[in-house]
Amino acid sequence: MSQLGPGLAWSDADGDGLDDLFVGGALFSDADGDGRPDLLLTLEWGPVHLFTNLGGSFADHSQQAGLAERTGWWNSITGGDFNGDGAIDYAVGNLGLNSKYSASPELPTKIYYGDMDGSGEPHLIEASSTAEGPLPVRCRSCASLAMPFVKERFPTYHDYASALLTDIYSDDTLGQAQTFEAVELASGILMNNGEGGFDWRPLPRLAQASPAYGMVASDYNGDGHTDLYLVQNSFSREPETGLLDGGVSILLFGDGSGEFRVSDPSESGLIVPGDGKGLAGGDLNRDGWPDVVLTQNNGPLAAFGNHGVAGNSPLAVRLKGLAGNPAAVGARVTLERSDGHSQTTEIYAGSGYLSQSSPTCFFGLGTDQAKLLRVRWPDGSESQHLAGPGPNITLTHPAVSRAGHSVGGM
Ligand SMILES: [Ca+2]
Ligand SMILES: [Ca+2]
Ligand SMILES: [Ca+2]
Ligand SMILES: [Ca+2]
Repeated sequence: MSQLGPGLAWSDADGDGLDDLFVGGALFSDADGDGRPDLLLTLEWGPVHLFTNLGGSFADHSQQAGLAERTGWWNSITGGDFNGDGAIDYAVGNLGLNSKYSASPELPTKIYYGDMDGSGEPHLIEASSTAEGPLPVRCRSCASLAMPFVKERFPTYHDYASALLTDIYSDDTLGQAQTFEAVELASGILMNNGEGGFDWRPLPRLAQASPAYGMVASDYNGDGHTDLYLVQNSFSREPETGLLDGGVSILLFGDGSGEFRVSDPSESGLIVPGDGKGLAGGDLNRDGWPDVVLTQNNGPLAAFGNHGVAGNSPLAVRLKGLAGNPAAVGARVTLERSDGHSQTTEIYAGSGYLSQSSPTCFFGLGTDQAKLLRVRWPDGSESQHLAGPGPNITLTHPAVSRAGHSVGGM
C-alpha cells in the first residue's frame, strides 16, 4: 500500500508506479456474508474495488457490485453495519464538497498523464469538465513552470484563461495520454444490499467540509446503533490550491437506518483542526466505551477518552482465536439483545487510512442487560455465548475451549 499522501499524486507523479500512487486504502471484510473475507480497495482517480474471495482466489466483482462507475478520490475505507441488517456496509472517504473541484457523471474532474510537451518526460495535467469543453485546472504560471512552451504559446494570462485544454495541448497529445477521472467527490456509505451489491448514500453535508481520512465505526454512545467517527483535512496540496482545512473531525451518530445525526464538537468534545490522517479505535481504560487515537501530519498524536452516555451500557468483546490468528481477525460477532435488537461487527487487520484499530468489538446495550453473542470465527466455525456482567468480555474459540483452556461462553 502506498505511503504517499494524495497531494503527491498531483504535484509530482513521475511515471514510476502510478498504480501504487493511487491506492488509498484496503480492507479485508466479508462483503457478501459467505464467511470468506473479501478485499475492498479504494483508489484515488478510480472506483472502490471489490475483489470477492472465491476460496483461494479473488475475482473483481466491482462491476456487479455497482461500484465500478463511481470513480472518486477515495482515501480510506472502514466497515460497519449502519442499518443493523447484519450485512456490513462501508464508509468511504473522499475529497468532500468544499474545494475548487467539482465532479459529476456528466462533468467529471479528470487528469491526463503523458508526454505533453514532446520532451519525452511525462506530465500530469488536471482538467475540469465544462459544457464548452475541458478547462485546465492549474494556472498559467504553474503549467509553464513544468512546460515552458505554455508561456510561449499563451503570452498573457488572459490568453491562457480563455483557452480550452484542447487549445493548449493538441487533441493528439491528449488522445495519447492516459486519462483518469472522478465523478463523485462526496464521502459516503456504500450500503450493502446483502446480495453482493451496494447503494450509495453520501454522508451529511457537514461531513463534506473537508477531505475524510481515518475513519472508525463503533457504537460511541452505546445505543445499539453503529456510529462513525472520521478525521479530516489535507495540508499537502500544492500551494496553488492551499490547505483543505475546513474540518475539525466529525462524529456521526447512526440512527440504525443508515442515516446519521451530526454531533456538534461542543457535544462530542472532538476537535481536531490539524491535518488529520490515521485513526484507530480501542478501549484505552477498559471501561467498555470505545476511545480513539489519531495522528495529524506535522502535529501531535491525540487520544480522546469516551465518557459514554448515562443510561446506556457498553459491551467490549475480545476474541481468543486459534494459534496463528490469536485475535481472530476476520471474525464476525453479532450481539442479540433481549429486546430483539441485534448489532453486527467484524474484526479487521487494518482499516481507515493506514491504521489498525485494536481487535475489539464494541456494542451498545442501551438499557438492556441480557445478551447473546454469536461468533463466526475466521475458520468458519460458530459459537454462541451468554455474556456475563461487566463491560468487558473475552470469548474463546470452541476448539481452544475444548482443549482445556478457559471457557468464555456457554
Ligand atoms: Ca465473502
Ligand atoms: Ca448493513
Ligand atoms: Ca450509537
Ligand atoms: Ca474507554
